[in-house]
Amino acid sequence: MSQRRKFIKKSLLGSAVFLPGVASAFNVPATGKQAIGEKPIILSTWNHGLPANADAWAKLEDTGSILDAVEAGVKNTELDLTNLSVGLQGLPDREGIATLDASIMTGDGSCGSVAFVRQIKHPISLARAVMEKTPHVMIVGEGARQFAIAQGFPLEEEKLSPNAQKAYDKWKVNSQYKPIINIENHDTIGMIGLDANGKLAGSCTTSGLAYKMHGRVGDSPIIGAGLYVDDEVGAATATGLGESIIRICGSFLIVELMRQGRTPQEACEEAVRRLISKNKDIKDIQAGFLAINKEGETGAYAVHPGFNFAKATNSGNVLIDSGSHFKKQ
Ligand code: SD4
Repeated sequence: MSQRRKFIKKSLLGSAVFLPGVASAFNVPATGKQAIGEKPIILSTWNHGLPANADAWAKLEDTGSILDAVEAGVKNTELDLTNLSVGLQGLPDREGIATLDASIMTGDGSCGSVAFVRQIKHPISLARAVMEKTPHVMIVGEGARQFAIAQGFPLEEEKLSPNAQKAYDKWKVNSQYKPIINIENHDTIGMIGLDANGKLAGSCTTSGLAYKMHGRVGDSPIIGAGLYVDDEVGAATATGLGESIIRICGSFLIVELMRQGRTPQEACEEAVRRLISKNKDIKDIQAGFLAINKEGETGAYAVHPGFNFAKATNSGNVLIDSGSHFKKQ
């Protein structure tokens, strides 16, 4: 286990004291094994998923709502100043502007999303407002900002975080667009959860690809690409190069494969194979998927090694390394 992982496990042990019900969780080894039917269960991408899961779990205990839980969980990451791929502190686009994408969905087909939105600290909550307070699914750009103002969301000053500014200044020297794969703790958070009664919900939020073209939108706010949830079957979410995920409707594909009888693991592996078959230059593309079925079985798979995810159940909140199509050299 790396020093950093040890640290994360340790620091979460500390926070567990304040989270009754999750406390016992942190001593469980990260085997990835799980009893079938273990509910509730919350999965989220990357190691920032550990504190996000802890917040989601606390919210689930508090309100009993899996929708509240997946919103609260990723709000943790949206505020994490060390994360350069989620929230307003994330790396900006080519013009030096942070623009955010987010989506949220429940298993009855309700969903909302925002894309290319500026100055909003919690795009996931704005996505939820689109879902609950408009007849629409998706609102983007200036329209999303106007809707946010109307809903009473505060507008943040448009200023890069010190870390993002530093990185952007460095990038500007050559201004080369080159996606970098497999940098842990620097990626989108996608979270999917199943409550004890079999209700599912999911959320996904990101600042998107660093130094993207102004106006570029990734998979995260696209229902069916970055996130899909269906109470009759299960839920899936994605991380990685959005274009590669949109091309195969990744999350919807996984849910449909589960509907046809695949396990979550088989469905994630098939989606990765499909993604590889539909994208050129695959050596430069990382993408990872997470899935849960309504029985509480889980799956995870990525194109390249390096993807990991956090899994919270009554018996633990642990970080697990995902398998991948290409293996470590
Ligand atoms: C996107 N899927 O916008 C996101 C990128 C990601 O931080 O996962 N990165 O394509």
